[in-house]
Amino acid sequence: MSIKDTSWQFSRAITRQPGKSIVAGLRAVDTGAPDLSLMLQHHADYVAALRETGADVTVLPPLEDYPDAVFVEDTALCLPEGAVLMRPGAPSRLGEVAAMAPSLRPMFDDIRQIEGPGTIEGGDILTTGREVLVGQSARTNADGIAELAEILAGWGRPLREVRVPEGVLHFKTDCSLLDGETILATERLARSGCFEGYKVILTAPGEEAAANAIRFNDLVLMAAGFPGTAKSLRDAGYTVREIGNSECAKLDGGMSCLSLRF
Ligand code: CIR
Repeated sequence: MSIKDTSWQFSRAITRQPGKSIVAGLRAVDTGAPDLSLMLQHHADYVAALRETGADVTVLPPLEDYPDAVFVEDTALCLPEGAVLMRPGAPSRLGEVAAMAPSLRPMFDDIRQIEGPGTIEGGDILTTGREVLVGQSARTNADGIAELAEILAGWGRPLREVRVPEGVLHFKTDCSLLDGETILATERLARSGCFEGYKVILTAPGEEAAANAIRFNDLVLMAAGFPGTAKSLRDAGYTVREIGNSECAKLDGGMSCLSLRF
């Protein structure tokens, strides 16, 4: 029997439905308001795909006070050793962490918290089979990374700090884990050399927005509408499930942002 690779094999996930306030979600460029009913439909497809792999998926109710609360990934880092509550760099998102904590408490014996003053968001963290990569970005700074590194050192987990390209929201906006040692990445990120020693599959030209995917048990969930990248992944042997992401994309969100996986 093979040993479970906890970087992509999960038994649980936590998600949160978007609410009416989603129209006020943060975005780098305004391309129009997201349509809540379409987003709810995409969200349901996403949850169904996670459940199809046998995982137990919690769907939390909307948090109207926090327009970006659907993007639960940014609130915590979940590992087999324990969970670390994040400290978002976006001031409007700070309160999402306390709202998530009660859902994590019954599921983890060891829960730590980034106390600050540094900031760090889950979207900047990629856990691979051998290390935890953390991107310094407009949301995640050196102090936040240092605080996380100390916690992870206690769990025997090496952390490596990398740089997120200028203008890219999070590290994982531009990459995802496909298995313990294979990464899907945009060329602009891979070019920085941060994936040396890993096998890298590049997004197809013009399909940079396909990079934020997730490997969840036997499936790779990716945003619909990127046929070149979907083909590369299928050719490499992955079972790809395309999920509508048009509404989340208006708020710079993708597949990883929508769940905590553990
Ligand atoms: C934000 O700007 O914080 C949200 N509109 C999008 C967050 C996406 N989260 C993620 O990639 N982990």
